[in-house]
Amino acid sequence: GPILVPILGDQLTRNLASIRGRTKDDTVILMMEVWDEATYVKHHKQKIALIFSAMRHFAAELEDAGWQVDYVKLTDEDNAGSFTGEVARAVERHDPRAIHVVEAGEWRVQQAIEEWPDKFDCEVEILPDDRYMCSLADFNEWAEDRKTLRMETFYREMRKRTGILMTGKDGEKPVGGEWNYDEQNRASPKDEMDPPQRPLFEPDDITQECIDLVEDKFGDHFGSLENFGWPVTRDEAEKAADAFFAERIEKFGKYQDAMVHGEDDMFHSMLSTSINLGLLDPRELCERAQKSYEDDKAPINSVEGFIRQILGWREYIRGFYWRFMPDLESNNALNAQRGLPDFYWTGDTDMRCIADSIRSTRENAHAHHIQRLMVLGNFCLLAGINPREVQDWYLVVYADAYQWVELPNVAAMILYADGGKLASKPYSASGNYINKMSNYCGDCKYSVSKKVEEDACPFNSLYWYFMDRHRDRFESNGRIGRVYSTWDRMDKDKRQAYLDRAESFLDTLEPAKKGYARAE
Ligand code: FAD
Ligand code: DLZ
Ligand code: SF4
Repeated sequence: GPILVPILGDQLTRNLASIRGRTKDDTVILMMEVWDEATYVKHHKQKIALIFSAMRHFAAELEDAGWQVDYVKLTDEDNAGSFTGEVARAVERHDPRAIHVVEAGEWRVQQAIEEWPDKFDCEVEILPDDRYMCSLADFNEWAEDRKTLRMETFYREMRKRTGILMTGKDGEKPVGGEWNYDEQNRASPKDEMDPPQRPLFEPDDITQECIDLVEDKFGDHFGSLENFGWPVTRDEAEKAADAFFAERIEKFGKYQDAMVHGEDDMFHSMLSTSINLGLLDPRELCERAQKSYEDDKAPINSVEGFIRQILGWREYIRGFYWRFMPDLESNNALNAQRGLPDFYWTGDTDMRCIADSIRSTRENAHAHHIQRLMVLGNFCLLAGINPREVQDWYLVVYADAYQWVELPNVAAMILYADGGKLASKPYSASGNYINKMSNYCGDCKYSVSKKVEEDACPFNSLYWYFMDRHRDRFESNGRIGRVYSTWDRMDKDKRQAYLDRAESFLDTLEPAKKGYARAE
């Protein structure tokens, strides 16, 4: 029989290791919409519609190019509901001499794939996913002899290895003279900055069918489908990238950390869904960014900042995930036990920064990085929300969320649940930080300048409550330990007032009802 090539929902490129070099008359490509994947958490409606639509478009593109595609729809009568079940049925149908599959992005799925050689009578070849710029072998080699893993060190290594944004005789010097322009990525928002609207892609018939399917089968999942405008094909994703490089990259760097009420995209690329699905190639994006610097279309802080996110953070996060799974899922170094507040699902809170970030999350299946990190994440860290519930939330609500990228960001970056393997200090901050980086606080019911009163910004007391609670761990931390001298200089009553205010605020939180993130 032929070679059977299963392609998973986030492997949508013809440049996939399992298709490259194959001949069309000797290959059956298998794509599967399966119940298990759609419901292992109750994904945002837009996320499911996006993945199904992108899968269907990709299958059509392959068929047009002459490939034989066996596409299983969710509603097909005998749908087995799981990848393994569907591959088993496909083996019956096609009697392949071998299965060639690219390793899964997620641990859970990879575990299942690794059982295929025992389950099926034909040869099974599991190929490395070479869409990444750093292979897992290379990452592990880099990580092996290090006591601490830091993104910055990894990133410089990647710059040298790829030559991206490097100059000099042997390509050994960073373009512009510095490795990292992070300090020029922190401008406060200005009224006149006026970010341009990103292109939205009108749903075509295929997308509309997926939207209807999701309403029908997953109507009780979080999120709205109204604003669906994600790119669902490589062509559309290229157009989205064109618009970013034409209109937004120039200011991307400067306003990378800025937040404005009602401005959901700012100058971000909004390309994560397309990159993660396989519609865009991360290396090409880095090269395009570099070109906009060479062509004088964007300053170095923008170009370096963008490349750092993709060549640095994204690759580092992925290596980190595979290195620390499966433990990462259950790590809880700070012993955080509180339930996720109900307002993460409803948006019903007077904290204006949080309400706006959750509104965007519900409407767009997206919030930008600093909302995820310093508003929604910071709150979970300070309030001591248990990592499992935070992990589930982030995995559900963002259209770009796959566990390989969600989990390290959540467990390690925002919650410090890994005990500091990823970050040298927790990203804890009081209301002051949010005020500096946004226009949220002016119209908030809480006052960011008040500390302990009823109407004081909750972040202010939660910050000290958190720092005080974890003093043993953080006091000797060179990057954050200094705050304890500020704390100790306050008089005892003031300190107690902070702690009391934090506790009385936490008492008002209503834990989320069951059944939002996972079926009961
Ligand atoms: P831009 O700001 O334009 O950045 C460009 C690209 O860099 C992104 O498209 C993305 O591919 C990459 N990138 C940037 N930051 C990171 C990062 N920290 N980790 C990995 N890649 C990064 N990103 C996801 O793709 N999926 C997730 O599930 C996800 N969960 C997150 C959870 C938390 C708590 C935090 C703090 C961050 C998370 N991120 C996640 C990273 C980041 O917030 C998103 O990639 C980004 O907001 C996507 O929007 P953009 O494409 O406009 O990004
Ligand atoms: C997220 C997701 C969803 C909702 N549904 C499917 C699906 O029906 N079929 C599929 O192939 N992939 C789906 N995905 C994406 C997969 O979960 C993703 O490919 C794996 O997590 C990668 O390990
Ligand atoms: Fe958020 Fe506090 Fe500012 Fe309100 S005052 S928007 S709660 S940081």
